Amino acid sequence: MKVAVVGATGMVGQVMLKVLEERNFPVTALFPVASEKSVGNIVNFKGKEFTILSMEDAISKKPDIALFSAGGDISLKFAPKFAAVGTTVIDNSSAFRMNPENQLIVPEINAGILTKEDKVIANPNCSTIQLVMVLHPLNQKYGLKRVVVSTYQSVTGTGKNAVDQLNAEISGDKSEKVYPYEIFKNALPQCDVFSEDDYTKEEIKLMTEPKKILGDDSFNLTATAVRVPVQGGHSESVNIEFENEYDIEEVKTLLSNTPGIILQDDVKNNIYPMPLYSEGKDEVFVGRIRRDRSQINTLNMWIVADNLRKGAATNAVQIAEYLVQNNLV
Ligand code: 11C
Repeated sequence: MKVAVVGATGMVGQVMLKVLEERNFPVTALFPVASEKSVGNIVNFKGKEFTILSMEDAISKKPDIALFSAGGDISLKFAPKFAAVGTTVIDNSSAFRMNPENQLIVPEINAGILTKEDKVIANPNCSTIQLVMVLHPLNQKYGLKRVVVSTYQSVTGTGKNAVDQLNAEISGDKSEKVYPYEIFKNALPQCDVFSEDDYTKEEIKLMTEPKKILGDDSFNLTATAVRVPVQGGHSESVNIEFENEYDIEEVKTLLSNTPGIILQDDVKNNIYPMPLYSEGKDEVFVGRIRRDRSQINTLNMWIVADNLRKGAATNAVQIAEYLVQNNLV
């Protein structure tokens, strides 16, 4: 496969290259793409050096697959240009996610809907992916009625500048200003910008994307997204009301048998998921599963994943793997 990685010097782009290498994706030619100021620089892949290309040069190479993580504006402008030369784009931005013509894919859940005609495939938001990985088997078994999610999101979700702000503040320098306030020793109840109804864009993604991925808009979902001074991954406190009765041990067995999920739930031994230990892992970790005492058919849980891996790069590469395995590119 001839593969372009658009945004190859960004936080997600770098992890995309790493994941392609680790999973031994069948790359026969690699075209890293980044902003004009990086064109001509070198990135390493499988022990070899590759020169960063401009967008036009990469399009002229007609790659089979392009993994995009360079922001929504770049995706809107260039994904159709790659598609026009026959490339299948897997786009990590929010640009196409809720567009009815574009599929929004978590391979473990809905890759089966993909066809050769899908030339721009959307990769969901990071906090959405780890949530739906857990909601999907539970929805199939018990039926979702209402989901209330509160997130505790890593600064890596904002990008390198935010990681720099946190590290600068830890060493006493408060001059970096990616966020409206200091992030060290703080929790910001704001991820991304506010919309007209006072929800943030991140909260709106969490409330809309899961329904499209699960192909089910019969349940209700509400979200509060919070940025915390953490780097390893996103955490989510999730309250789920089911249509039907459930058994707590059966829920744990169901999740521990679901590919891509690791159950970490042994509170007597202080075993539960944490972002510090999810960093660099591809799985979604779930624990603290307990009955909600306030309401029937309802439970609480805690879900953690590395937002740069399963939340972004790994999910995108898994989509590419599915396309290759099923002769869709
Ligand atoms: C965050 N979830 O943590 C965001 C980052 O739509 O892909 C990814 C934004 C997106 O701030």
